Amino acid sequence: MTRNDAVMPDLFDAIRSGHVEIIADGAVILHGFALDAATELLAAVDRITARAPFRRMTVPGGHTMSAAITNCGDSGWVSDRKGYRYDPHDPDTGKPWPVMPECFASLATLAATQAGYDGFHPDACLINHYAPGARVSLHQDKNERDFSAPIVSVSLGLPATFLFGGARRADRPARLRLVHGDVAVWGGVSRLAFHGIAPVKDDHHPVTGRARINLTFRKAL
Ligand code: MD3
Ligand code: FE
Repeated sequence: MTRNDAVMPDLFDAIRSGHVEIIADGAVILHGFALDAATELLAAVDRITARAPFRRMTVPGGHTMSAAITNCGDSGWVSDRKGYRYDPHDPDTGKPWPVMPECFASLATLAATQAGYDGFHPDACLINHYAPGARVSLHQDKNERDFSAPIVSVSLGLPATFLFGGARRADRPARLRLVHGDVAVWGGVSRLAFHGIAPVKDDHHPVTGRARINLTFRKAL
């Protein structure tokens, strides 16, 4: 049989769908968990970005992030020269962030329950947009007030290599493939692990085109 390199990766992704992968203490990948909801989730992203467009924010060092972001929910993660924080308003418009869609909240709560975290009710969703080449360097998510709640992340569109490090920046990160429809839940001792995204490879995804979209659900307040 001739290998068709354009088709085989999709076949492998289909086989992985529905598989629960424990990657570390408190960290679980639910492969394909958001596949059925993907169209509805992306339609909701379009409604959010009509009011609060994706934008590339400045970080305290003065550089501009390569990923573009927006938010929905009671508060949104923002960055500028002064630092990182959660803000109930979009700094570009002064308006509150769009309300978190019910399909977002219910998927996040269900995924958290599946991973062993009952009663997860996120009040913030950071939406990341990666064009080919965009990346996020190793960092910790520590602007939230309560680290006892997990973070739920949903990958849509182009695949990415997720870098999953340890409690210290110097810990060599594991490389994990995240594809369209994968949901990851990060809690317990993994909640403060260093993590990042390697530069997204240029390709075309049938649903999102040349983009990876990631939703991260947080309890920020
Ligand atoms: C592990 N986003 O928005 S999501 C971020 O794919 C962020 O857009 C990446 O890192 C992305 O802050 C990774 C997966 C993720 C999110 C938060 C975590 C993994 C995490 C918090 C602690 C440990
Ligand atoms: Fe992060």
